[in-house]
Amino acid sequence: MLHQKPCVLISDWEWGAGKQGTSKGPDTVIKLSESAGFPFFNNHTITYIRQEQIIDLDESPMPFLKNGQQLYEHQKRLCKATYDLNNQGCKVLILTGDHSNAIGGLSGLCKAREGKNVGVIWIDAHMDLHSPYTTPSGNVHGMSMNAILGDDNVEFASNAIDTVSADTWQKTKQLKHQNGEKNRVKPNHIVYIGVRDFERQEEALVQKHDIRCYYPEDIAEKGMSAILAETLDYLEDCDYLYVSFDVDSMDPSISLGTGTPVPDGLNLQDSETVLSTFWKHPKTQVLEITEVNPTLESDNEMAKAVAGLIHRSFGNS
Ligand SMILES: [Mn+2]
Repeated sequence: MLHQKPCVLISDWEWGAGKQGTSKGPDTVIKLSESAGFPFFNNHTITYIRQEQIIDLDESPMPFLKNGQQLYEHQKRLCKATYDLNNQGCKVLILTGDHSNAIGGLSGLCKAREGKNVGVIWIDAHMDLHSPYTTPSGNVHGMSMNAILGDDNVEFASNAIDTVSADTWQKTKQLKHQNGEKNRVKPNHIVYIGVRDFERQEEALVQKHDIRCYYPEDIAEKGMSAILAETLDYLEDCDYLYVSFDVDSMDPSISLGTGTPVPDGLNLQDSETVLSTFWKHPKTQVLEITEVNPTLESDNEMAKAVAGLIHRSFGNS
């Protein structure tokens, strides 16, 4: 049993991704979980932050920060909801549309734990370390870790950013800040697990900040349990943890129901070890599962796999 009461937060924002459809991920996981007879979602309060089309998506096009204004507004709402739930003492499971939702979730945790060291464990095929200055696509789900790290990587800038985009990006990054802080999450409080598809601009940031990464060859060599123990040891001086699990960290043989599948990913057993280990760790205050896209496959294999993982990893909590 956990010492903290778990609760569930749904944020179906999907306009940070190039492919639409992840907004259907959380509801599909919950529906399939219930039809399989898994009790988790019946046992816990669920809060919904639904995406709203506040302004026309194309009203202010930002080619290097697509849907940036609405992203900011949505992530501000997710930040507040995460803050409220964690501040009330809940350990929060967040199911999200695309991975740009990590900005709001992490920001809410940082605000709920003002003055404390928050560590970030990012289980993903990708580093998500582009900024508007380096992004080839403009999709913010490839920039969420950059927003958390807070280094625009201007040394590798290839895009000319207009002032509206620059201001919106600054505001978005500052959602996690308190009282003029500059570097809310320290680079040595970040760990990647399973990354295997990244670009040189992202790799340069990892090298510059000496960010801890576990690649597929490390997982094959050491085994997942050892890597998780090392990770927790490395993050020992973090007071609290934000754990973000992108389902594309998993191997495409499990499912192709995610926007950017990459070979050589985690198997189901390792994924369960990751989720159960971090969920029950007392420092983990928020655990996010993201990027399930039911529209990319006809048989919902990814949503079924995630429902099963949640049941086996968190079922007794
Ligand atoms: Mn991701």
